[in-house]
Amino acid sequence: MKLFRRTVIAALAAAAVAPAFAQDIKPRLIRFGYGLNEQSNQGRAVMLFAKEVEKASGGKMKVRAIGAAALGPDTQMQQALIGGAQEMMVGSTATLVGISKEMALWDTPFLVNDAKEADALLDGPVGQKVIATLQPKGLVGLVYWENGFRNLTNGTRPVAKLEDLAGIKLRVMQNPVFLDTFKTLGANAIPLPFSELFSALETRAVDGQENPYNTILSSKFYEVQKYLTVTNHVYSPWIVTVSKRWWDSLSATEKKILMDAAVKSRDFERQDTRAEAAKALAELKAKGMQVVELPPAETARMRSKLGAINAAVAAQVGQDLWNETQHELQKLRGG
Ligand code: TF8
Repeated sequence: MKLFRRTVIAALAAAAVAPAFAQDIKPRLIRFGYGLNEQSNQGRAVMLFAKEVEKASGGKMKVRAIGAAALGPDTQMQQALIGGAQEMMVGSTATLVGISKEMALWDTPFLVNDAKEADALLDGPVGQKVIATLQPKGLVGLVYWENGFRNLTNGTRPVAKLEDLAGIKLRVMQNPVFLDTFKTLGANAIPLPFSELFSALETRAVDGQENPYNTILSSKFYEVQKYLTVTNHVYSPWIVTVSKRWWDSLSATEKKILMDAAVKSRDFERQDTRAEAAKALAELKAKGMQVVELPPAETARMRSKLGAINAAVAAQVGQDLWNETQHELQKLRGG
């Protein structure tokens, strides 16, 4: 009886909502740009997002996924979104610091210890506060995806201690925290957009770079890099953003379709990325990379050298946000 009543109520509700719902969705073309290639964790998750949006909108909202930085590197796409010339993108939070200084929080070396802490921080109040800083700048952040813990590769020599980094021409993201981090560690840090990285490594314009295993694999860096050092020096998120100018023209139903699909893509992407990362190191070894696990004592030296970077990030994002972050982390660690 109870079940029957619930079914009737659900059917009535659906009937009442359906016509308005259909009108609320206009035919839309959504250009969704990203930097990695189609056969990457990023590409797979964009594809899932596209399918979800098409399904939920009855085929009215079409997502055109445009990968491999064909619409330009992150910073160029961000400007296209702000201007309204492109609807959506996913990319690094690190390249957003020129637009939102609070994004630098995620560049803090060794901020989180594991993926569980990362998820809790990003999806909790701190992550939401940081996302909210984008709106006044013309971007709407929907969700964070996992880029992952970053590790070091180079073509010059095995890096097993800090001193081995000395003078290595290391490509970093276009972000002052990354630049300072690797200068502090003794490398010759050179900022470059990701889209130029493979050829820079190939031509030896730079000797090395740092990215999660997944990207080292999907971007085929193993073809041009011999040495990999497991450093896990920072956890990098990706962020899915929408042009605010375009977002403001959408109905509540359309916004909900995008948000729901974004959450689904997030959950899928994190799972997919972690599963791939778990197997990636063995694959990279099989491709011929020589792997060094950084000894704990060296990690400790690295951490202490980078203490000054924490203070710089705190100053940039504001002491309140920094303190709140530390407080959240303490809670997560049971302190
Ligand atoms: C980097 C990032 C890249 C992302 C990607 C292009 O090293 O880690 O993976 O920006 O969206 O630039």
